[in-house]
Amino acid sequence: MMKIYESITNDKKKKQFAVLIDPDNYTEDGLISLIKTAVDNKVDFFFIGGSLLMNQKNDDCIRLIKRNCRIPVILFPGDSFHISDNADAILFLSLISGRNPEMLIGKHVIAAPHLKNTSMDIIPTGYMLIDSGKPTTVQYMSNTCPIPAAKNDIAVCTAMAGEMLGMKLIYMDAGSGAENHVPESMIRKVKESISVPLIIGGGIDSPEKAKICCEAGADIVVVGNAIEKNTNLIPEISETIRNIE
Ligand code: 1GP
Repeated sequence: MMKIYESITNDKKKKQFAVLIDPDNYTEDGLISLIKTAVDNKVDFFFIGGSLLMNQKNDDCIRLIKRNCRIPVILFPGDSFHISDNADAILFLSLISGRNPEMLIGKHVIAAPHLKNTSMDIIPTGYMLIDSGKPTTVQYMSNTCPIPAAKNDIAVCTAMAGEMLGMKLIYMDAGSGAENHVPESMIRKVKESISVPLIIGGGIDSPEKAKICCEAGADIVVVGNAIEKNTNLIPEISETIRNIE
């Protein structure tokens, strides 16, 4: 299979759609139906993860996906314990918007010897939390302060520093179920300042919002929470994204 990072960077103009699965929030039947809808609508990636995984269902969830489709599975881990070797790739996230050393490098040191022995594509990713109006789980769990939504300059400088440090992706996240997605002007400014692909997630719950994020500069939009509530969003968002020039 083509390395996952190459499939992200291959066609720089193409916008991509990732469905985030929190394994705790799906039954087996629910997952099978989600996978079918995702295949029918050409979803580009499954991201698997969550800040808190309550039931250790990560591995079973990934196996089920791999048995039923060829959509690449990318780990989006909330902790070094959330690693499953059956995924195709891992976003090796460093929480560069925060100043918690564990999230910047500590967890990575713990995960490194294990990851060294896997065949997963390891994608260094600068992960930036953006304030979305109210506290989110990831903020609380990571014990970090998000970048204020009105401070585009901080976001730009953080993303530039991430790229200069060698990160291959920048992921700006308003947090799962955020009231407000990452502001359009911030996406635009950050996109103008970096050359690595930009992922935007958190609070995208309609095709219109996905479109705003893509047109502002997102290369990949991630939707989790809203799809858990309404899988019909998959065809709607997928079609909207495909039609963006
Ligand atoms: C959360 O970016 C992801 O970390 C997706 O957010 O669940 O709000 O879609 P939602």
